[in-house]
Amino acid sequence: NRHNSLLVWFTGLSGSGKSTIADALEQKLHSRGIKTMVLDGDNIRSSLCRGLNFSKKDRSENVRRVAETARLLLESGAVVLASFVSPYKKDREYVEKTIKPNIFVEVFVNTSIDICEKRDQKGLYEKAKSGTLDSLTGVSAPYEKPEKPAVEITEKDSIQEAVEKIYIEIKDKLEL
Ligand code: GGZ
Repeated sequence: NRHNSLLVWFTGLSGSGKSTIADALEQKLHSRGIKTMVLDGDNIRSSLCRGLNFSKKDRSENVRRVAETARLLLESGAVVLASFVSPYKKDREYVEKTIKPNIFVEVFVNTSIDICEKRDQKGLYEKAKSGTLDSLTGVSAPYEKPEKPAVEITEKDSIQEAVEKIYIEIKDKLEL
């Protein structure tokens, strides 16, 4: 495996497709012999960030711990694919400044709230509507859109198109 050091940071609503795209990108990178590490809410919130809730403060702490973890993984020569709602601009900026310059690639998965609500893979939007879940991003908690993401994925993009858009952006930064 070649030594690479790149953090691809996916931000977007719950159900926007962040993790699906990250997994597909990981496969493409693997097929080119690149070492990767995927970090997302599923594997982090039950371990490293167990006990954190979805308040503004705890989301910041969540993202901060992920940034520190990513920094260690980057040192080991991995391409880190991190998928977090990360709704606050300040927190995403913290990530960028925590790691070395020029290895942070922000990917905004810009899927509308309507589509995320229709998908509702985890039933969270339904719960928010019925009042049994509060602070759901896009419904009862804010999402601050990135102003100048390196890559923007729209709902018109297929998963393969999304992977291609990101790959074009990162390939010059990889040792292939
Ligand atoms: C947003 C929530 C919430 C609330 C539970 N708001 O689609 P998912 O299920 O797998 O992704 C969401 C995940 C968000 O965790 P993150 O660590 O990415 O969030 S943040 O960056 O804001 O710290 C969703 C689920 O956890 N989830 N409650 N209220 N997402």
